Amino acid sequence: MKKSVIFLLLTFISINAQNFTHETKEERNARMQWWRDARFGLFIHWGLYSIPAGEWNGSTNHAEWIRTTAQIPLKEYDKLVDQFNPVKFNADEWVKMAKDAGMKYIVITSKHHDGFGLFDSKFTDFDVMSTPFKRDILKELSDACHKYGIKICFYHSIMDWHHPDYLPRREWETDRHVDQADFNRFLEYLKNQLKELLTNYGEIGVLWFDGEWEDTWSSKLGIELYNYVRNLQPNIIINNRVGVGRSGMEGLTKEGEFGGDFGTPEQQIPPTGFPGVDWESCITMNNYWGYNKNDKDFKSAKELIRMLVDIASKGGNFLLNVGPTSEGLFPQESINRLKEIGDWMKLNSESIYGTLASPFANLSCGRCTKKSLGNNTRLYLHVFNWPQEGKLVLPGILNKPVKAYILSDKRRNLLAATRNEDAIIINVPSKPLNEINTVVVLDIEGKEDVTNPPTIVYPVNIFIDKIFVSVITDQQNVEIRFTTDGSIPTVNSMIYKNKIELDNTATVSARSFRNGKPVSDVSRALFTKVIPEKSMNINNPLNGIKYFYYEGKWEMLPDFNSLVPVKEGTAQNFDISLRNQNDYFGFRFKGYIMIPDDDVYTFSTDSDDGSKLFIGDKLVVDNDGLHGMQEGKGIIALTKGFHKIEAQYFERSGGNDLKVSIESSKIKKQNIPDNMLFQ
Ligand code: FHN
Repeated sequence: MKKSVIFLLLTFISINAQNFTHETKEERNARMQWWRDARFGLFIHWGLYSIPAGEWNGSTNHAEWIRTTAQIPLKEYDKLVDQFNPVKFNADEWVKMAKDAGMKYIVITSKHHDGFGLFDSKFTDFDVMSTPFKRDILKELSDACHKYGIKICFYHSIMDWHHPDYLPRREWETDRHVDQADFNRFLEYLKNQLKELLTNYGEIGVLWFDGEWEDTWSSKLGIELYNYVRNLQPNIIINNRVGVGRSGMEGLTKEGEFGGDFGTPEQQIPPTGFPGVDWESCITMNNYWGYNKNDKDFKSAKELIRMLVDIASKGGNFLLNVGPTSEGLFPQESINRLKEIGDWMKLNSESIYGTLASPFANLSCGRCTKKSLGNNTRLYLHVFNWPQEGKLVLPGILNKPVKAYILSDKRRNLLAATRNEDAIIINVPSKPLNEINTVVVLDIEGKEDVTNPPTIVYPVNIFIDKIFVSVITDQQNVEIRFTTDGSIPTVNSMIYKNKIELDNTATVSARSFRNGKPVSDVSRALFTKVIPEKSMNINNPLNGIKYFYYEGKWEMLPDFNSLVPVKEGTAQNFDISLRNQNDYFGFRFKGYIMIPDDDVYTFSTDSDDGSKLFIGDKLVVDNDGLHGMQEGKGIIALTKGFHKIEAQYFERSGGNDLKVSIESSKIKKQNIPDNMLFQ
């Protein structure tokens, strides 16, 4: 066929490609419904990296990133293809373990950043068909999923460390030339492989993109790819990593950015839900996504069950990860956790599937999920902290209780539910049926009428001579009453009109009232009057601070006193660009900070990896550990003048950065300026 005809044909197809970014709310809701109802899925990170299993040249802290974190040349890494032979892989077993755990979908890496495909692709030999295994793993897994009624979904990395046309290269890969690289050709390859994945494996539930953060990717390319995928399977769901709108590991889509269909918090659970926003927290069972044979730091079943419930109570989905071994087996610890979660789900899954977020801002007894039941509402009270005196108190709810019982009680014995002011009190047995989480069902008349307690607003809860405390609420037609002696506010307590002025240590308690009756729980906050740290005299202070530079491999900040610095000198600020290398290094910055006023100061470090900040002899910020950019903060009261300051920092591998900031009633949060630092 002449090229001109092919061009016309392709143009025709592209002209007829539908733009799915403007679907109606009804269309979107219909498409998202199974995923929202599912609440719980299995993430699987599997590939060549399971062969080294986290270990390379003696270091053991690698996983799916091993080609980069161990800087393995391509030719060396490609040798793993001849070793990949997971003869114990059994797709049915994997799917049954997921199903028995209560999971409704499986997201498996069709291609991770290393570029290796777990499926038979006509567009590369760097896939499972070139290995001794020679079986299309995704075909076997998708067949098993279709057989057992589990949605099969693919994780597909945009970033590709193998394909010659992908850019950028890894900065240490100086041996791989870029002059022949053609990113448009890579885009065609990416689309061709996606077409294979969306044509050869039946209905796919979710396309889970990742590796979207490098500067060759863009929102435009993301929107094009979103439509390309939806045109192949119109009902598929696509995460926000198809575009570039993700706000880092917090995972939600930034305002005004294209965000696909759902946000993707990673290794974290948002502090609250986001009404009207779909999101899914993806979390590992231990510390790595890919298999690391030395990582035995598995979260307990209790932690994982409570994570599932916490996420569901905020209206999110939980994507829990397993990194299979090179033999094709789930690690035994993962099998055990899935079994324990499944045991809980067998009796309680009704409180997870198809539920909506809690109407309560927070509950001291645990979490809540809910369902509408005709004219009534069913609340699932996930009780983590079982009441000792047999009274489960549900504050701030005015509905009439209809009935209550324990979900896992096969006899469904009814529990007495009575009212006391704003609260419903449920008489419960002296012992929970499940120590991890016993679910008490409470049916109430009508739509929930819940008044969350007022919020006591304060930037800091310590002060030097006085502090002004605000109390706010988003609840309608209520009045706030408060006390400052720790007692429970009553209808005779002070009405909150203006900020509360405290000049001594006090506990502020606040509660909402309507028509003279309490309608919410009580909020409390302690404010402590403190004596500020004394300043010190410095003879002949000079601008700048001393720095000491170290090299080494740490997973937490070392005791720098026991190490000899590689070099030292004077820096203008906390400047890690003075390093000699990009990985495995640490800094210690020591000097004085000139504090302008007697005040309470909030200090923060934002660092990848760990950091600590000392003011005087006090540890004010502890932000230690192996992590991406993460902020830690602390507060301290200081008198005007010079105070010792020391920042400690280490970087293991990957990204690196350190920011040290200051904030007070007179200073807007900012990186500590050079002119405040002295030696
Ligand atoms: O770099 C990947 C990482 O290997 C893993 O796949 C996680 C899982 O969501 N995503 C990226 C890190 O954000």
